[in-house]
Amino acid sequence: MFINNSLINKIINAKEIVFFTGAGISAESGIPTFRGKDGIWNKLKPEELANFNAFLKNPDMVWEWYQYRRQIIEEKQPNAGHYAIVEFENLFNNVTVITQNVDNLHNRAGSKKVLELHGNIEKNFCIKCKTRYDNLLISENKTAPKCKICGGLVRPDVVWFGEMLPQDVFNNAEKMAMRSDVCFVIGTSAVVYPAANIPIIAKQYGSLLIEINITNTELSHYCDYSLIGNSGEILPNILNEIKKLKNI
Ligand code: BJW
Ligand code: ZN
Repeated sequence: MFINNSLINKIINAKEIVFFTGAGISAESGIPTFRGKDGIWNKLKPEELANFNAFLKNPDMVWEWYQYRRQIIEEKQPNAGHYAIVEFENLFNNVTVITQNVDNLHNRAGSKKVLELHGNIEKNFCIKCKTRYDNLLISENKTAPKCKICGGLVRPDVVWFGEMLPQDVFNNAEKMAMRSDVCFVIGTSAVVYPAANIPIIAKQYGSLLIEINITNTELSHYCDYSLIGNSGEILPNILNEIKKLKNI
């Protein structure tokens, strides 16, 4: 894809950069997105699985769904898009990754400042006493485990519909969005709130909004640039153009 020089110059001059990411950035790693033609929610209804009442009603079914997804994620690797962001962190001083993803791939790629708005599928906690169970083996826990201290159900540490996002993480994300000069919006349908407010806040505070997605989204009309294509290709391309201009 051709990326024009004026865009590259604007990025180069940025002091603070935010990468706001969604499931699409991990699609090229082989992890299914939620919506769209190959999305996991074409077959499964989110309200049946990704909410607390569903978990209370049928903990083993919800747990099994998460174990299945954990298995997929464990077998996959970060892709060129995740790694390009890590390289951005080496070229620019202030880079923050704000992700809706629970797959931990930004951390596994080596990103240093990752704000996980919707939690992390590798972690768990007891719903009663909040004891953490972050290292449960996938193979040994086919059904929802019980807390060793109080007997309460252990759940994945992810944010379900109707639940609050972790307040400190969201506040930090808002702050970084406000401070950013450039905000990339990558691989998200931008329909789930309050996360989808992050790029809107960034733009309201003067950030340049650059969307990278294989298709137009709810947010495209609001963005300064909308780059259509795979993030695993476009991000490395942008990085290469930056390196050329910086003579790296
Ligand atoms: C590529 C690509 C490639 C593909 N390269 N791109 C009405 C209006 C507004 C809000 C609401 C409403 N009714 C209810 C709400 C609130 C609700 C909400 O937003 N609902 C909307 C869906 C309508 N929000 C909540 O409930 C949130 N909490 C909340 O509001 O609390 C306040 C409150 C508390 C109590 C009472 C009342 C209010 C919580 C939301 C939690 C979301 N959790 C999930 C599940 C996490 C756990 C799990 O993984 O199981 O988070 S839902 C799911 O969606 C997941 C994702 O993080 C999130 C966003 O999805 P994302 O990342 O955008 O993925 P997709 O699949 O949608 O898009 C992928 C994109 O990639 C596509 O655009 C592709 O084109 C693109 N793509 N390949 C580039 N190679
Ligand atoms: Zn407990």
